[in-house]
Amino acid sequence: MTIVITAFERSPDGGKGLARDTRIRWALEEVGQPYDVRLVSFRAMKEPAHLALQPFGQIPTYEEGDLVLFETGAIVLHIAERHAGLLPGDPNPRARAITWMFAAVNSLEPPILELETARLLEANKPWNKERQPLVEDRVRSRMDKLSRRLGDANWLDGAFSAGDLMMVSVLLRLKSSGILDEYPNLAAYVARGEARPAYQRAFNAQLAVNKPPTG
Ligand code: GTB
Repeated sequence: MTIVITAFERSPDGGKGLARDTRIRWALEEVGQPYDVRLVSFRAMKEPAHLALQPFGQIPTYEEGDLVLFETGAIVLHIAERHAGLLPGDPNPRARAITWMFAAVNSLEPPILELETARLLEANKPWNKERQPLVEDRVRSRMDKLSRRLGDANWLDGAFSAGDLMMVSVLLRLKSSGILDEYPNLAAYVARGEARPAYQRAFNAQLAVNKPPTG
């Protein structure tokens, strides 16, 4: 059954891996599942046909026959549960890998998104000078603890898993703030994720969509 995901017709970052379809593409590449991509415009994302797939009018979505999913955490978990390669077979390591997926979207992503909002959308507000350092410190508070937990390990819990895929995807969004580089072990962790051939294939596929036509 063909898997179809949705992605931005024109990603604001020019397809440099920051939009959330990257993590779905990456998961599918890790498990060797082919997929098609339906590109959607910002206008189409708010229309009934897309809202029926994604109630909040966002990308990505995931279709596989009759099954329609939204929320990247749920989609990556679905892929990881149905195909070998992203979750350990033993119940306890498997549960821990899923725990790291939730930690990525629940404990790290919210303060990182708040920081993006402060830096990109609220930079001109009169109160931003006071607020942004507070937001940065909330990110650092989580990064301090994650860095301590990872230590000098390659991945969060043994072999690479969907937990790492989600965590690296979330941390990538901190790169432009400079905060990721304050944590050399986390910067190296993200670089290890980006170096995976499956990530490279996902990144290049997303970039290709956004490349301006030549000639
Ligand atoms: N919780 C949902 C999930 O994980 O699936 C969040 C989905 C989401 O935020 N989707 C964004 C979206 O559709 C795209 S990824 N936004 C349009 C809208 O809400 O109207 C967020 C994103 C977009 C672009 C960049 N960029 O270009 O740098 C980075 C991140």
